[in-house]
Amino acid sequence: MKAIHTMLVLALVAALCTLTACSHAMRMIHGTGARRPAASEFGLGPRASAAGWYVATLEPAAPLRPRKMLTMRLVVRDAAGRAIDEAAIAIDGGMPEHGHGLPTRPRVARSLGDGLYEIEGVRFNMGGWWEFRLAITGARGVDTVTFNLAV
Ligand SMILES: [Cu+2]
Repeated sequence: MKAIHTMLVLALVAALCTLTACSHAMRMIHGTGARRPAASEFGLGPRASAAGWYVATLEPAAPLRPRKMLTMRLVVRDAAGRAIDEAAIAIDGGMPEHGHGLPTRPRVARSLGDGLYEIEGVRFNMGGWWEFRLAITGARGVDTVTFNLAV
């Protein structure tokens, strides 16, 4: 009777593990099936937003390295090259091949004018392909830019 109970508990733990935390580990091992973009899709920009309203460029204060806390400058312009100031910028990202997000919550700490923004708290906790996504809300509305970064 006790053996059956133990087996049930173990089965339940295994099932929960598959559904939650350990599935992350399994994806890390087996991958999510996400296809890494072509090399030409990687880099710090200039990169156009999905709808073409903005062009964004990342200027990290130091080379991208795993486990380093980074400050980045972000340049936002419109398609004609005019600086976009006073935009609201939300930052998201992760590793598509691993199915996890950013380990930190980077945020725009200040707007420096002339389309320049300072982003603090960027950290990539392992090497590989990272997506770094910006949702930029300006006078025209919201548009997204996705950078593919090789860390
Ligand atoms: Cu990862």
